This record gives sequence, structure tokens and C-alpha cells, in this order.
Amino acid sequence: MDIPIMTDNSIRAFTYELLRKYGMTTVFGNPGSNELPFLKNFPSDFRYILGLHEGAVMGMADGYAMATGRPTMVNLHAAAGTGNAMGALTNAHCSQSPLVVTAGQQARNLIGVEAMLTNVNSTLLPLPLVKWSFEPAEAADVPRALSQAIQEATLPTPGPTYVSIPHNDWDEDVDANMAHLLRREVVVGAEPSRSQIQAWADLLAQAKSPVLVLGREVDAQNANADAVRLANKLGAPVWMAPSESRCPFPTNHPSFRGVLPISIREVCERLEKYDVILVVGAPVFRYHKDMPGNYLPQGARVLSLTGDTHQAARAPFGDALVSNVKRALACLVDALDLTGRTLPEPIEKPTLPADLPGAIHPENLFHLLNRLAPENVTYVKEATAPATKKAFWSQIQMTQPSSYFFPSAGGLGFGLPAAVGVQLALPDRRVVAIIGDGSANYGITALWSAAQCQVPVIFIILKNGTYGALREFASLLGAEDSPGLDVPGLDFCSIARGYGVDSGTADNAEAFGCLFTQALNQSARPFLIEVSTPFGK
Ligand code: TZD
Ligand code: CA
Repeated sequence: MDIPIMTDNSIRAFTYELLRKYGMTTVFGNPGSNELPFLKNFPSDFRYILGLHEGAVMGMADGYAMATGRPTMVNLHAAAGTGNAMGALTNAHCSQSPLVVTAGQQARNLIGVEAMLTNVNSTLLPLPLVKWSFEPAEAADVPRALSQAIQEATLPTPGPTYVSIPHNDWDEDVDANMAHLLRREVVVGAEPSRSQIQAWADLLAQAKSPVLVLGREVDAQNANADAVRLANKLGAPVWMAPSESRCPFPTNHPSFRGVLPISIREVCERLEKYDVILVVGAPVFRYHKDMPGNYLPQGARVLSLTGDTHQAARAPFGDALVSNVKRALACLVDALDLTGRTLPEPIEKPTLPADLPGAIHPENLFHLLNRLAPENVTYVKEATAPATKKAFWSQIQMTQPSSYFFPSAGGLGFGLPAAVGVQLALPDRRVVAIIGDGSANYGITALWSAAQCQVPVIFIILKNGTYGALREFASLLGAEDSPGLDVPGLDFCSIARGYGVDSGTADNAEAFGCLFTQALNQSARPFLIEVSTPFGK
């Protein structure tokens, strides 16, 4: 469907044309009066995904942007809508999601008197969670500003941008000069030099025990196969960097060691045996727990390949090469003069525990889930208790790119909405969301969007009755007596029903198997399974 730009000369019509150019025809939003003039005459080739709360809007858009790799349009209501979305924006910022966040501003003539719904100091509001924030100084600049917002969001290092747009701008005529915006292309040509690549290839080839630590950028750039080629050629073990938003490596590959721990001391312990540590597409390193120690084993050398200039600047140790990760990885494999290396032995799987009546241990649950899930499954995970995390990585196999999404800033409220966004982005795959009974509440309204959009996400809510992750931290910090750690009395099946989502409860493996199979057979509607797991696991 084309908007007749010749007959409708408005900034609004032009903006929709601009969004088409970038494939941004899915708009995630929650509207208010400031946004209605943008949404007026909403073109029929666009779809509007309504979220009932801006946290869910942002989470869905984040999932969609990560899974498509494309700039994604978000439309929020002024300051209040932006404020509600800020928690979710922490994850989008951290996972470098190219979100173009727009918010409706009061009419220009009413901003000065701070009329109701004025977004006061609008450009400061989303800082520091967006990489560029702007309010055009006049209506005529709106198209250029949006074009810049799209480019800024996608150019290295990608990340969310923000534009505040007064609502009386949309009906203004577009300046003829803006037509250039529809024709221009911005391409990044940065490639590592041959000598730089060769120097690193030589270091790796001479290393006695090299190791790879991989992160989000590998998966975001679909460089997973290049990472496998590198691991095979080097015969090196592979770790996933801590708290990453995506899984960069097939978890059933013999080299795969799991996810690095989250403290300085433990990371150093895990890397003890290695002399050259090549980190690709991840920060060096993203710690969480405060356990001081040496950053690195004695004599170990860190090489970090990343597209993220800030992370290269911020890293407290190691050499960094800032480049397109996919290109550099491919060049590095080709430059590596090595043959005949053998792969490490795969790590052993833990033995499965016996279930006590009334609950399924996460280890057993994920073992079963892994057996029943289809080949093309994509997981969105937001369950953080130590036993759950461990069980996930020991039992769940992921072999394809874009198989795993996680809120890497730790801002809860991502999982449920992001699962909807990922499923919208990847209709040919099946999304399974693994969500804690605490986390689920922060993004719960996305259940409604899932039902209305008829996406077949399978939501698995792990009901362990508590904020399991906080219990671990409580004992670490000597704060076991903290109030506010348990979440009893939640009935997710009733909540699901209220939002129009079918559901069932399981407290043993057999019941879970039946429900999961039923959910799989339901291909155009979401399904929620509330699973009882042991307290705190
Ligand atoms: N609020 C927000 C928006 N984000 C947070 N990360 C927290 C609070 C603090 N928090 C964590 O960091 S983990 C966690 C909380 C409350 C517990 C999550 O509980 P859960 O998962 O039931 O979802 P587990 O498996 O029981 O830990
Ligand atoms: Ca829990």
C-alpha cells in the first residue's frame, strides 16, 4: 500500500515513507493525545502493536529489534510514557538494540507555559540510556531528525535513540529538500587491517592454551558459524561471557564450557589454565557480584575484538581491536595457520535429581523441555535463581543463531514482552519464554498483546515462591533477614485468563509434558504453563 506522497504533502505522510525505506513498518506503542496526530491515517501496510504498559511496549520492541537486527520504531506518550519505559530501556541500552524511541510532545506554542502533557526538558529525560536524544527546533526538521535517529540507532555502536516531537508538527507541509533523505544510504566500511589480523592470528597460533570468550555481538551479527570455525581450528574451549543478552555458540559443540561466572575472582579462576584469552563481541568483562581478586591469571594475555568503542575504551585490561566482528572473525580464521588441533572433551552433564512430590526440579524440567522442544525453538529467559541458571545451561541445547535472549542489564520486565516481540520478528520459529514468578509481574501486560496478536509463545512460569536470585545475594551479603523476598499467593493461570491467554499448571514432569505438547499444537495462540519448582531453586 503506498501513501500518495504527491497528494499528501504532510510531514506525517513523509515520515511513513521514511519508515518504509528502513523496513520499519511495525510500530510498538501506547498512545496518548500528543501521539494521535502521528497515528492519524495510519497506513494499512503498517502494523501497530499496542502494549498496555510502556515497559511491555519497550520489552516487545527490544525483542523484535534484537531478533530482526533492524531499527525498530517505538512511540510513547510524552514524559509519563517515557518514564514507564525507562526500566526496560536499561536492557535495550545494554544489549545495543537499535530502537528509535519517539515520544509525542505538547504543541509547540504550549511547551513554554508547561501546559499539561508537556515533556519538560524532553531531551534530558531518557539520558543516559539512549545514545542520542533530540527535539527538532522546528517542524521542518522533524523528517531529518527522524532520519538521523534511525542512522544513529544502527551505526556502530548500535543502541536506542530518542526523539520528542511536538504534535502540531505532523500536519505541516514537508520541505522539498527532505526528499534527499529517502535516497541516501549510509554504509560503514571499517575493516581490520591485514597486518593487525595477522598479528593476532600469530599470537593465537603460538599460544599454548588459547581460549575463546564470546558474547552478544557474535550472535547479533550472525557470526556464530565463524566462531565455530575458529574454535575448531584452534582446538580451543569456548566460554560465553557473563550475563550476555544472546548466545553466540552452539551449546552442543564439544568446546562449549558454559557461561563465565560474574565476579572478578571466579572469572580469573575459570580462566586459570589459559595463556591467550580471545574475547569476541562482549565486554571485558561484565561483572556483577563483588568478589575481588586478580583480574587475570599470571601472564595471561587478553585480546578483545569488538564493535563497541565504549567497551574497548572502558576495559581495564587487554588489547582491543575495534572492528566489525563478523568480518574480523572471518579474516582471523583465514589468517590462522593451524591444522590438526583436537577439540577438548565435552563437559559432563550432571545426573538428574529425583523430584519430590509437588514440584519439578529445574534440572528435570529443562531436561524434559529440551527433549520436547522443536528444533527451531528460540528461548527468552528471565529466571535468575542459581539452580535454575545452572540447570538451563546444562540441559538446554541451542544450535542455531538467535536462539536465546536475556535482559543483560538485569532490568526485570523484559522476558514476557520480549518473547512476544521475538515471536513477531521470527514467525517461523517457536518462542519459549522461561520466566520466574517474580519477573513475570513486571511485564505481565504483554500477555494481552500476545493474545491479541495471536502469537504462539509458550510462557513457562517457574513458581518457586520467592525472588530466588535475591536469596543467593542475601546470604552472600549477610542479609538473610531482609523483608520482601518472597512472592506467595500468585495464580498465573487466573492472571493469564484475564488477559485472554490459555493456561495450565504442572507440578510433576508428566503433567508438564502433556501441557507443553498441547501448547505446541496450538500454533496461533499463546499458552502459559505455571510450573511448581522447589522453593528458591
Ligand atoms: N526490579 C527490577 C525492575 N529489576 C530487578 N533486577 C530487580 C527489581 C531486582 N531483582 C533481581 O535482580 S533478581 C530478582 C529481583 C527482584 C528476583 C527475580 O525473581 P524471579 O526469579 O522469581 O523472577 P528467580 O529464579 O526466583 O530468581
Ligand atoms: Ca522465583
